[in-house]
Amino acid sequence: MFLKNLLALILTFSIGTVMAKDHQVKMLNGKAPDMFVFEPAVIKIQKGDTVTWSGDAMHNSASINNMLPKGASPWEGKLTKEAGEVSISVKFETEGVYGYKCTPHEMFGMVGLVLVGDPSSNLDKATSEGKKIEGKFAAGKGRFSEYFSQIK
Ligand SMILES: [Cu+2]
Repeated sequence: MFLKNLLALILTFSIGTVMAKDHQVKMLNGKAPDMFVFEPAVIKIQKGDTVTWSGDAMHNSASINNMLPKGASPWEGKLTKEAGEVSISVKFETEGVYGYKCTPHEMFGMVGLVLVGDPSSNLDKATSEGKKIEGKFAAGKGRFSEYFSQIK
């Protein structure tokens, strides 16, 4: 009986580990007029999942401070020097919506959203902050609004 319970316990933990996924987001130079994009720019994941950013050279992924759920940790990936290099992998432990940017290309609208589980806790705050930020973009104006409109 003890062994059977132990086995069930081990099985539960293994399934939990297998279910945590690693999602890939590409950092791309894009094609005119849509330069500098994350692909996909809006990604929906579950709590405990990881997102890894890689792609073209000279990009990174960095969180935007006022667009994180309460208690979530910010991140700042390294600027890649070569195509295919990983900027950063981030494990998401707090539900909500996360706004992020490529540091050198934020002004060109290179931004994205990660939705972890139920995004409602900070969705309104992140949406209004995103609208404020995108108004200052030199290109890709309205990208945050477009991305937020994809959340249903
Ligand atoms: Cu970039």
